[in-house]
Amino acid sequence: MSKVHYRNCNLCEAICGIEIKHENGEILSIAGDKNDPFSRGHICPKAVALKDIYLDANRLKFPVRRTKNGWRQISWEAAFDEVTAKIKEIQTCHGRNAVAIYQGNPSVHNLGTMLNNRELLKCLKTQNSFSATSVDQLPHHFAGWAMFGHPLLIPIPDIDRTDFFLILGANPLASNGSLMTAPDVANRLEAIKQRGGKVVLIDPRKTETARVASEHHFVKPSSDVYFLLAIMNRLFAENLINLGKLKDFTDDIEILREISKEFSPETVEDITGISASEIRRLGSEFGTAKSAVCYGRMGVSIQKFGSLCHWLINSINILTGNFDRAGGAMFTAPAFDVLAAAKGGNVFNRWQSRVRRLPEFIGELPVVALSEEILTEGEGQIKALITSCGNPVLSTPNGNQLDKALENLEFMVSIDIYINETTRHADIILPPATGLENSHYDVIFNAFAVRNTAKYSEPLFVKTDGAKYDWEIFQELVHRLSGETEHLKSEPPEVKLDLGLQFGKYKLSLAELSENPHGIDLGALQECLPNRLLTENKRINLAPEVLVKDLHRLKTGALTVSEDFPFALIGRRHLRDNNSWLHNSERLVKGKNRCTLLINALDAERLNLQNKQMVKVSSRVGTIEIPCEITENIGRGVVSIPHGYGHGRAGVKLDTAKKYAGVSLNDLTDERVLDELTGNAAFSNVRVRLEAR
Ligand SMILES: Nc1nc2c(c(=O)[nH]1)N[C@H]1C(S)=C(S)[C@@H](COP(=O)(O)OP(=O)(O)OC[C@H]3O[C@@H](n4cnc5c(=O)[nH]c(N)nc54)[C@H](O)[C@@H]3O)O[C@H]1N2
Ligand SMILES: Nc1nc2c(c(=O)[nH]1)N[C@H]1C(S)=C(S)[C@@H](COP(=O)(O)OP(=O)(O)OC[C@H]3O[C@@H](n4cnc5c(=O)[nH]c(N)nc54)[C@H](O)[C@@H]3O)O[C@H]1N2
Ligand code: SF4
Ligand SMILES: [Mo]
Repeated sequence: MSKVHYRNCNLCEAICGIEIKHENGEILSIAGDKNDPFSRGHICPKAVALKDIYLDANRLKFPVRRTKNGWRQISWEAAFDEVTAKIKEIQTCHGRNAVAIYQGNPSVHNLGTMLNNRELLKCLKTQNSFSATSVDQLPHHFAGWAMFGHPLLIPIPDIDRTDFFLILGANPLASNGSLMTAPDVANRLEAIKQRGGKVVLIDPRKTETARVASEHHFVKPSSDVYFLLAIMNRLFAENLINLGKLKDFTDDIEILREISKEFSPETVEDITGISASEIRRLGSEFGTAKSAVCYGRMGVSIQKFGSLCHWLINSINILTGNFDRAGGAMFTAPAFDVLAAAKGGNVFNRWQSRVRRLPEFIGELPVVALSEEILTEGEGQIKALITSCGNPVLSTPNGNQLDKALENLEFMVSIDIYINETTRHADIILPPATGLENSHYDVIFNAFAVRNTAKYSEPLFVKTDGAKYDWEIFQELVHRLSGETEHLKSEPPEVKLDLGLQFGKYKLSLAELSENPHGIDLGALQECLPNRLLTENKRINLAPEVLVKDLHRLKTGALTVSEDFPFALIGRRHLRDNNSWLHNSERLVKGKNRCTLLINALDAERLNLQNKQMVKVSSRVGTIEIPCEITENIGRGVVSIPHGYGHGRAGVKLDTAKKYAGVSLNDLTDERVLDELTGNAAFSNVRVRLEAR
């Protein structure tokens, strides 16, 4: 008899409800769960990969040690003994900071990791903590901290009630929404138009999302900050400033008026590539809409002025009263509240990286500094690295340099399920049970969702005999590193989860969630200010000094280009990819080659390129060869390559991914191109040169 199992897909931020039919341990089908109140049956092609990961012959099931003669299976006991002995030895000889850690993207999709990683960091006491945050959403956190008092106070666009949705640098039709958990996003965008509203997209590429938008404007990469300042300029010029109730607890509006004065639409049209008349029109439409929300994501986060962009985006929403109001940008009230015990205070620049003096933020250093911290000799040099859920060789700038740096380490341990481009350098890999063997509750993405919802997923399969969950690995490392000789009792994440739910706003419990396997809808986002602010004075800081000061970088020549590298390189995401790690699923990766260079038809003509012709692409840090794909759908002077490919490296044990290896975008991106305020990587607008092959 077949059975049905309901859960959340945890591969991306959309957390779609899925329905898995199975019989005697075999998965018969994976479909969208129509009774999930949030995702309403939506699903994308990646969900079936949950089965592929579960069955993947390349997935590691037991710890392995790298030897001269290849990988050897070892016991968990031997693995933990060696890992903890090495970490202790290196920290004793070379100091705490000699051991570094990189935590990658799937960490935030893993309940056990999210509820246990802090303890490991506490006992490592290293300043060399890195994560995917600094190649991603760091500017969102930075703006949230500077304006609202806490890095997790990230406002979410109220997409289901807005009348005007202004999107910069996001492609939710491919990414399924980010820092805007919104399953079934295409229909949610369609609904805005259906109710007479508008969706406006600002992107250097006419993306999949452009097809559902009411209008799309090509913008020159990294110039959004000027566009945003010009929109603000119009809001002041046309008297469209109307803070409503926010007036009572918002400071420094006049500073924004002064700042935006010099950025009239006319002064920014050349630099942004958007005409002054269009900027004027968009400014007044935004300011006069019944409700409106400006939202920016990766494209305006991973660029030179990422933090300025996110500050201005928040400010535009606030100035027009579209903040903490239906249809504007709002804060969530999750059932398990990550902010329950949060305090405000300084989390920036309390220490700096050793070599380049890049600033710490929320306890982490920017990952653009990782390879130089391994390669540069001297006191405080990184000698050992722990990676968890991460593949920084493919996902951080100048991946080739990091690839080489990892060979210089005295010791490396990876908590990961694959031997990939990064973990092939590890001395020991500790592979957790994964995916369908795990329970799930999304403590992170429920906090960034367009509705308040709660759902708990039981594991579908019992983990293999002797296997360990991520949280068990974390707890074991903590017990051993903290010097506990007696093994402490291990505590499944459900304990903390249940407590958090019970003490939360809705007084839920794990038992109640278990009785509702499709999830519980807790309603639309609600007004919560000024209560939820964590600034010391409980007021919104519209003009944080640290950001106002950073405006000096906009002065002359901020985006000048060298003739040697005439093209602006940007990235892209495809629906069937998921960063670097789903290419071992044949059904996701097969078909038309997606690892191509998109180039504008007029640029291709000028360079005499034919479609699919191989092109040599060079940047300051490297050269790759890749077939081109000629299109009208990308701005002149801009080229695009997806990230996460490049599986041809020696020693990678991913049989399918190797067949579709592709090349790595991050062998071109530059660890020296960054948001200089925070150190966040600037993948957008890396300068490159093209040569036909
Ligand atoms: N040029 C460019 N580079 C980018 C981006 C871009 O847009 N352009 N995007 C950036 C962004 S937004 C991100 S988030 C990063 C992502 O980059 P990373 O943080 O490196 O994450 P992934 O590439 O997703 O690698 C995931 C790793 O986790 C492992 N894994 C999967 N599931 C589990 C699990 O349950 N437990 C454990 N322990 N391991 C698991 C996989 O085997 C894989 O090694 O890439 C960034 N890199
Ligand atoms: N299918 C799939 N889904 C994913 C992922 C995946 O790899 N595959 N990754 C997940 C992760 S980790 C994340 S962080 C999210 C990201 O979610 P999104 O941010 O929605 O995804 P991206 O496709 O990176 O969209 C960034 C857009 O910014 C544009 N852009 C580049 N430079 C600029 C610029 O200077 N200005 C402007 N205005 N736009 C610019 C790009 O052309 C692109 O369309 O997606 C998540 N979902
Ligand atoms: S959109 Fe994301 S959460 Fe939904 S099925 Fe696809 S990968 Fe899973
Ligand atoms: Mo990300």
